[in-house]
Amino acid sequence: MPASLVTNIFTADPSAHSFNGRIYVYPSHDRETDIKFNDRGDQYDMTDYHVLSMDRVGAPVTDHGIALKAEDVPWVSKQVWAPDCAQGPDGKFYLYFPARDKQGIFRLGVAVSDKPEGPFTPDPDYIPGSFSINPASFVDDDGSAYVYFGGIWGGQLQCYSSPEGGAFDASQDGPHEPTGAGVPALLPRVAKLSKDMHTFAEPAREIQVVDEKGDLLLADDHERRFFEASWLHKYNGLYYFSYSTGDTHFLAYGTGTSPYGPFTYKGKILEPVVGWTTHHSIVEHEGKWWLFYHDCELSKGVNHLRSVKVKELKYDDKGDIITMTPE
Ligand code: FUB
Repeated sequence: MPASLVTNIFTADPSAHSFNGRIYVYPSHDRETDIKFNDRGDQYDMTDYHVLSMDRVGAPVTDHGIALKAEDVPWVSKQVWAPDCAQGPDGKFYLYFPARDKQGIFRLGVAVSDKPEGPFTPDPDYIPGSFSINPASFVDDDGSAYVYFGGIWGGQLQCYSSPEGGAFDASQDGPHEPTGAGVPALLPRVAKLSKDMHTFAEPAREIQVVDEKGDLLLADDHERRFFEASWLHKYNGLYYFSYSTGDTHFLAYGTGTSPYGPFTYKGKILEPVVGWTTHHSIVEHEGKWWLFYHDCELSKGVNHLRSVKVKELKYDDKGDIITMTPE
């Protein structure tokens, strides 16, 4: 089994990028609490972010210390969850992160730094029009930047009935999702970022994840439907949208010809890890592709105490990702 990247702290939800010839990893920073496990994810009660970096996979890993604290973000009440970072056209680094606002509703925030490791200075308010969790950034070859986001149950995606979010339906907060014959699954969201990287340039749009016939995946198809942990990468000109299936614990993916989708479901990337959650990123560095992910091996199976690991990701001749096991 691969070793944890660091063992001095618990880390999860790794978003990895190759910046300035080095791999930077933006994880959640898990901490011990006595909060009882529930389907709203209250036990994931993180209060700050650390950034990790390394020259290459296998080289020593630097923990750069605290990059941003929840208490320094005016709009946040609690639970800074899975972040990501993008380099803007101005060369600066933009950390995108989800947290509950003062009303307990998950929103997305942004914080900026001159350096990939931070420290990051947060904008005073959340990104207008943002909702739910797990922002993952993608900068396309033409410089257009996008943020992919959304997560159901604790991530509250089921509380919104329109693509761009809109009114928050508190009656759906908690472990609710659609069900029934022919009922489509809830869909992840994407928004193009403004040139200054601080706001959405357009209202959020739904991302369609479809089967080989072009039909939307169904809500009851828990082995394949989107749950949380969006990630987008590009390989040989094709867009790969990957995500967690949540309660069936797979990392899955689909491919498409536009960053907005639709994405046709292709298969699994990673079989279930030790622990309830699974969350990842995919990055190319020095000519190889890497899957950063987490499991709960270091904490001996405590679901909210996770550790980031990495495995080499390979494609077959058709460009399909070869399914991995955590071992
Ligand atoms: O880390 C808190 C939450 O757990 C993330 O937002 C989810 O993706 C899951 O990994």
